[in-house]
Amino acid sequence: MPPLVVGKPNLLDPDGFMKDVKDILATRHFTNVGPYALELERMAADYLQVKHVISVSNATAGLELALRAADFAPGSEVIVPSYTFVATAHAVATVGLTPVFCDANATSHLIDLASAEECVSDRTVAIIGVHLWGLACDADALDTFAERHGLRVMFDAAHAFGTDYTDGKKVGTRGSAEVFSMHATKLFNSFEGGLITTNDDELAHKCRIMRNFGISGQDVVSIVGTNAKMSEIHCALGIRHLAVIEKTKAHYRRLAQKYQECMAAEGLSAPAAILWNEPYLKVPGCTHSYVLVQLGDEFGHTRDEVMALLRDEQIFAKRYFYPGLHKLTPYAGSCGKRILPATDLLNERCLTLPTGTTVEEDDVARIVAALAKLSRDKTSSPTRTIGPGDHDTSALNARLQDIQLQKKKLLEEVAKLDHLQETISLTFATAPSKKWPIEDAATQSPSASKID
Ligand code: T4K
Repeated sequence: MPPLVVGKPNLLDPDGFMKDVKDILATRHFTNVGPYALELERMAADYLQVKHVISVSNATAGLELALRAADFAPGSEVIVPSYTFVATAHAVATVGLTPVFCDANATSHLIDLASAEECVSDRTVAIIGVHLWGLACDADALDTFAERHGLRVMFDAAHAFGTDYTDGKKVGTRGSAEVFSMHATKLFNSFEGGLITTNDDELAHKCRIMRNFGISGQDVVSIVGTNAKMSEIHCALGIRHLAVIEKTKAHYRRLAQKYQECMAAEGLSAPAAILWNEPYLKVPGCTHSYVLVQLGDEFGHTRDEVMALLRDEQIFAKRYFYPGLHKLTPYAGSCGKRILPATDLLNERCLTLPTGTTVEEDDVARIVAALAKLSRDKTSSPTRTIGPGDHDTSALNARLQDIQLQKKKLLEEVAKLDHLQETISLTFATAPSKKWPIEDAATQSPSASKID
């Protein structure tokens, strides 16, 4: 059975991409916002219908640039949902601001503005909405909240290229800026990469300069910057993938639909197993870039047991974003007495399941059948726990490499022994006596002569 993995990269039109690689090698224009970067930015601006698109090395760097371009006073606070990937908070902290964590909505998994309300202080300057799993935040509600408190709104759109807001406009068009990830594991990938999108001319100008060391002209550095450029090869893959984005989106949507159908057919439903995607199959703008199931006590196994048992079936699910940003070492204790019950629940109960263009509808049927079997065989399956690294294939890859290394060392030892054996045999063959060299040694030793 081939392994089914969360995050196996989409690779579409590899032949077209190889032509681009040859072209890039021939022209030797490798980076520094060359023709492929400019074309990617043009195509993305056209697709998203936004004024500015700035390609960057990854979304984390993109978030950092967008925050820095806003010129917040050092130490200012930015409200961030705790239920997100750690990069959202790290970007805030890296640029000298303080992330303040709020809770998520237990159904949509998106930012809970009632909880955000409790996070506002006189140091708060911005709020970041995260469009998780390909579902857009309610940007109007965030705007209203921000206007009430005099804050800026930004969006972490890492999961949401191709997602629409409820009014049909594309994610990428709201807030001061939105930032997409084009990491290998994303619906829209370019190996690594990111896009900052904005309709704000000044913010765009600053981000462009800052991604290139702050250089604003020949021998002119007008601002402190960094190196956050996307190479031409990365952009070339992005262009190829953008050209087929609607087809890719259709595949993800089909798989989410298939998960829903298979779960219904297997009798897997709330409260035992809640498919996050189900209500959003009716939301045309949701891309379902991830598929998640939330497991209740009625399922019969804990989420971590299920994750470990699925591995035996070559199904590698993930527990994003366990244990929760507010519990990670750099941010532990930052919530004080505030509790984030929905975030804690989701981090304990949710399992991200394989999807993407390397997954087919039959694979989904296999995954759901495995889940249903586990739920039926509640008592017969052994209790399993998972350790660090058990939730992905990286640990297995590392183990395989280790085994290969050990095999290599053993083979080297065997080769040395072969050589030694050959040498001894030769010595024996050419020796005057027919005795084995070891016998010679024995007879020549002082103790041996005594016995004689
Ligand atoms: N905001 C949000 C909400 C985000 O989710 C992220 C990133 C960001 C911001 C920051 O975006 P970037 O700065 O990365 O552009 C992944 C990604 O590394 C990360 O980009 C992503 N979110 C996060 C949710 O997931 P892991 O820990 O799942 O990666 P890893 O290495 O365990 O890969 C998952 C599985 O995919 C592996 O088991 C094997 C497979 N895989 C992975 C890669 C990279 C492959 O088969 N080939 C590959 O090349 O983090």
